[in-house]
Amino acid sequence: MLKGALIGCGFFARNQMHGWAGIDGVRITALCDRDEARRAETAARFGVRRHYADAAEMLAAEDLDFVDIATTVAAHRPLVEMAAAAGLHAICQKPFAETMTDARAMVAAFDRTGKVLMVHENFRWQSPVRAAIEEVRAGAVGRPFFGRVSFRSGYDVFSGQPYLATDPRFIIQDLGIHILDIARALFGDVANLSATTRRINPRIRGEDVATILLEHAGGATSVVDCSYATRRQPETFPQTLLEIDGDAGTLRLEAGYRLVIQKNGTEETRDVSPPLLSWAERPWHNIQESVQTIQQHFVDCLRDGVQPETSGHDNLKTLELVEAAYRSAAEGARIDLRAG
Ligand code: NAD
Ligand code: 89V
Repeated sequence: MLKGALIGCGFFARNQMHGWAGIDGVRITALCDRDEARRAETAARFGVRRHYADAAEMLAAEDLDFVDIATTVAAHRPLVEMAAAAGLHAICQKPFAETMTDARAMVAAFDRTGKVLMVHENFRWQSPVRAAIEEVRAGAVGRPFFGRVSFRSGYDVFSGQPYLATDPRFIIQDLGIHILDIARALFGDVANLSATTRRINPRIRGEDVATILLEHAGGATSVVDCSYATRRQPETFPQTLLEIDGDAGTLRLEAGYRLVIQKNGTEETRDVSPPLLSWAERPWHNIQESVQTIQQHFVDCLRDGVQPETSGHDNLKTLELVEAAYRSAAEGARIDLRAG
């Protein structure tokens, strides 16, 4: 039995607790949050008897195999370094870090321990997106030369996550990070990018629209476009839509979780809707299912002694795209990612 502790009992942590409850061979035996009410509520809801206000105190007192870090980004580096010092495996929520310096230090801390560090970058694990990734990787459209990875919505994310309205950075750091990661999963590493950003909603601090043009090292060009200012019915939150053209065919992941592949004059259409897990609720069920899937991937990797697909090392490349997109938008410049 793997014993884990959850750090951070906020808005999203409930999904992580439900996810763990659905996985064999894992138990969350302790919890931590600085906020007493949130900690007590989570402990009571999930029947966890040992809970702490201070993570260092918890790690000193508990016998654990891993920690699951579900705090907002400012606390990620100290908590990841604490987990490394305690010799534990760790999962850390996205965005992994506020700066590349922090992210590299966190990865280096784990390199020294040999333990597994995975970033909870779950959008590439959503079952509709995963179905598309597997088709592309299996060569269903031949060699992709164009992709559009698109997330456009008018959903009110601010009521559940108020920090999204007040942080200086919004859509690229919070949501674009997922969409850029999907582009990497589909088309590989990025050679260069250019981006524009806009703020449409005057009541928030950061940008709520971003359009990013990526040239991938393998030859594909992709467009990652994100908006939380798009008021359109039917509302598609939180679906990522895909358009992929390859030299042997095309793939579309359309609204309503419809996967369409055309090649050799034929068309195959599949319903790739995510299952509605017993604890999930629409429209979040797509994200909620991917939480359990990425947690299962973490457990499988520990068992098999391999690195997770979204390891700390891997996530440095996604984070570099986030930083490059902000830089490109600020400077009006194309950013070369190969320069290091
Ligand atoms: P939140 O503010 O609701 O919850 C964070 C909790 O962490 C709070 O209760 C806070 O008291 C606690 N905390 C902060 N620092 C701490 C520390 N040092 N020790 C103990 N407790 C501490 O935030 P949230 O909306 O739940 O988001 C948490 C993270 O999850 C963010 O990084 C966010 O981007 C991410 N998130 C991911 C997804 C996804 O699909 N992957 C979805 C939503 C949010
Ligand atoms: O997945 C996330 O990181 C969330 C949301 C989907 C609202 O952007 O913050």
